[in-house]
Amino acid sequence: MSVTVPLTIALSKGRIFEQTLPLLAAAQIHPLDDPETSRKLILDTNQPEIKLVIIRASDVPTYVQYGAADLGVAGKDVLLEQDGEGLYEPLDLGIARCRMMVAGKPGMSLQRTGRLKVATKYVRSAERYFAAQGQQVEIIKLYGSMELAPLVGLADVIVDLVESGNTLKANGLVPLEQIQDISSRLIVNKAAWKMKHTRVMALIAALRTAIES
Ligand code: PRT
Ligand code: MG
Repeated sequence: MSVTVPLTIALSKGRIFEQTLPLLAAAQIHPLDDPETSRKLILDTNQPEIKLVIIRASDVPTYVQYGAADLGVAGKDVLLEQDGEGLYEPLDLGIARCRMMVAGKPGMSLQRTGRLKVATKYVRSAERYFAAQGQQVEIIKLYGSMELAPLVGLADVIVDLVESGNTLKANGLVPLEQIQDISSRLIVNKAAWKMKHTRVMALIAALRTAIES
């Protein structure tokens, strides 16, 4: 009897799972449970050797780096906050698209002298961006609800993801500068890339075909 070592793909619930689903379906992979209704964290699929693990979006690169998952789907925003050690990023899946932006109150000038206070969850991206602009900043790390920071005087501006712009608008904020376009990427553990090469390459090829069609 031949035993196949499972191939594990790490995904987060919500928009990434929903938008990865059609791509997986095109690769003949269909989960047997719905993570929105099931409490299971490991989902079987129609292919007995392929499993999905459902974790927090920001934990996906960690699971893949440590080999707890062979592959994963992670937002570029999340990847930019990590060192990327032990990971390949072979495919832009083009899903969960948004923009990383600097936002603040209308009329707020970023070019003023002095240190700008920037509230964000994306500390590394914000540091890199303002350093490239030659702008002195003080970064204030937050874990959510960044839009509140300029309203209560915690920060001058925020760095956050913007999709429709409705969240900014609802809080009286406007986008000021675009840092970069964001989409989700397929990431692969370097060891899995070597040891499970044939299956990893087949999956990448199927996903690429699905994206291009
Ligand atoms: O929610 P949790 O803390 O578990 O993690 P998470 O928020 O990172 O997960 P999730 O599922 O919300 O986001 C997963 C990935 O989706 C992110 O890492 C991004 O790459 C991508 N993505 C795409 C977005 C958005 N669009 C988005 N609009 N992630 C977050 N948002 C938030 C944004 O932060 C802001 O609060 O939605 C709000 C803005 O939306 P608009 O439409 O009002 O502009
Ligand atoms: Mg969220």
